[in-house]
Amino acid sequence: TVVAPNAVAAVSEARQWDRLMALARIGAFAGADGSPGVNRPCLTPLDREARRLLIGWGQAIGLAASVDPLGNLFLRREGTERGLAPVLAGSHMDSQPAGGRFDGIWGVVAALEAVQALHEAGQRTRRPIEIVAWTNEEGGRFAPGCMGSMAYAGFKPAGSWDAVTDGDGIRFGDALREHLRLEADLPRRPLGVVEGPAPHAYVEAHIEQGPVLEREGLDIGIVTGIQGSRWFLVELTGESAHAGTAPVSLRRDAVQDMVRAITALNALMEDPTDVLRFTVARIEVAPNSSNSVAETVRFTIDFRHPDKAVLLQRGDAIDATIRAAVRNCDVTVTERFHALPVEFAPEVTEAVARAAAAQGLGARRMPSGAFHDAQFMVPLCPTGMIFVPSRRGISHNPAEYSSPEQLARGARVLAQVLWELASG
Ligand code: HGY
Ligand code: MN
Ligand code: MN
Ligand code: MN
Repeated sequence: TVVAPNAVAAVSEARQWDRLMALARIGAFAGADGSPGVNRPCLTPLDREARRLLIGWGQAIGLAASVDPLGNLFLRREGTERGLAPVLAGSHMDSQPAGGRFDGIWGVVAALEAVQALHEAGQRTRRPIEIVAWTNEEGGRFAPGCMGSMAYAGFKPAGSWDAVTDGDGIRFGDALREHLRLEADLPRRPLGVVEGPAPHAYVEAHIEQGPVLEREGLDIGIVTGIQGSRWFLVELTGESAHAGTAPVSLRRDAVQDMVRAITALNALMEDPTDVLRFTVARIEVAPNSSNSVAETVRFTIDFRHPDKAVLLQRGDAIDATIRAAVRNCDVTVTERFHALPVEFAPEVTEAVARAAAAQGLGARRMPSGAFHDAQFMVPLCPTGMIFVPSRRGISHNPAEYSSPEQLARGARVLAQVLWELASG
């Protein structure tokens, strides 16, 4: 196999860890049990501060920074041959509101570590390599997630989410415009395949966010694909009333109807094999007062399954199931995210397998339960991912943890894969 002569050895465990810990201080907060979490929502000053740190590290080794109309950030290392499509490697820098120090951000830092190792080992590649940090992968501040990669891939038009508001009523379009104004010093670039050519390949390094690698004592996940995800927003509108005087028979109680709807959805989503994922985790009630019957409830649905038929069949039944269960409220059900299951390309998965084997690492093929920006790159070019273990499988939680050694092994595999794909 084509082994990256010295780049793998030039990957620095300490430098990668120090950079991750410097980034983890931006938006740092202590979780309930004291765990070191981060809350770094997209398109905020915290997000920009983290990006500036990354840009500084990249520019220090001669990478050229640029930003596209969705705020996706790129750091480019030229290849030896002009005009060749680049290999892209990266992930996201935004976090969940109660996020960990590694979800997304490690994939961006690992891509920088791999490119810096190639640079320090004097390894030139035919093709350019571009490190990418996608805008709003998490969908925490503005739903849905993956806006940056969806727009880049032409999956949805760039303006699709301008009117989406965050918890403070700020519109995504306004937050993006303000963000681009504050990053006006960075060169602009066209929007992905909408305004330019497709990349040659895409690789994303990411923590597993599940228990498999740790349980099996393995170092690397050769990710084979990503399950499908569908997000819905359900709004129930009834009528507020006095909790002491209004007879139940006359009430239009949005909370009671929410309970009926979720009970019916739990039945629809029954899965004795525990493969299906159904989550209601964001609920807004108004007027949200203990002695006023609830007038409106908005709740989110996150539904996932690896089988396309199940994802479509059960997902398409959500609306009717809710309407049949609700008694007194008006109902609106809006689908906000629709990502079908994807399979990764052997050009990438086999390169990951070869690199892990060449480096004597324990590895296994496995699907991703979490969605990633890689999901939207699959139609554009050969795409794949590299997982490293997550302690106790915990993520989207301040207790999220992967060790410096585990992360360095992932970066060495990434360096090898980038070397191979960018030399091809
Ligand atoms: O929700 C997800 O799967 C991703 O981690 N944001
Ligand atoms: Mn992530
Ligand atoms: Mn995440
Ligand atoms: Mn991701």
